[in-house]
Amino acid sequence: MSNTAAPMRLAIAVVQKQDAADLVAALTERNYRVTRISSEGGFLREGNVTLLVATETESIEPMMRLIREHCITRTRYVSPLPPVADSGEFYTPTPIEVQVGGATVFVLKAGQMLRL
Ligand code: 2BA
Repeated sequence: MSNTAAPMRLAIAVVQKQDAADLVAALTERNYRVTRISSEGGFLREGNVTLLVATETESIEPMMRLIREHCITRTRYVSPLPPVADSGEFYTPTPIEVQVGGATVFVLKAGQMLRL
């Protein structure tokens, strides 16, 4: 068993699939321990990737730099759902522009990290 006494944080990073492999490689290369989970965004309903990284508080900022380096903002266009048809008129949806990413990162205090 090993556990850490240093203050720990748990970062939960939602990134785009296209950026995930390079980011995971860069994190692993710098000795971050990473868990990659396949996920899906509620709005676009497209696959994305959620990374769990538990690390010392002081390592969070360097991790953020790597995330900024590897995660690109992309523009997507989505067609809104048609309104409930009551007029009988023909509806032509106008795609709306959405900026996705670079990454959405949540940083939580991790009480303990145990490897049992
Ligand atoms: P999605 O939910 O598929 O959202 C994709 C993009 O669509 C978002 O990019 C944002 O630009 C836009 N969007 C999301 N919800 C919207 C809404 N209600 N109205 C208008 N536009 C909306 P990002 O903000 O970069 O988010 C990328 C992905 O990160 C999200 O995918 C979701 O999986 C996750 N995420 C973002 N914010 C989150 C949050 N507060 N809690 C949990 N997951 C979050």
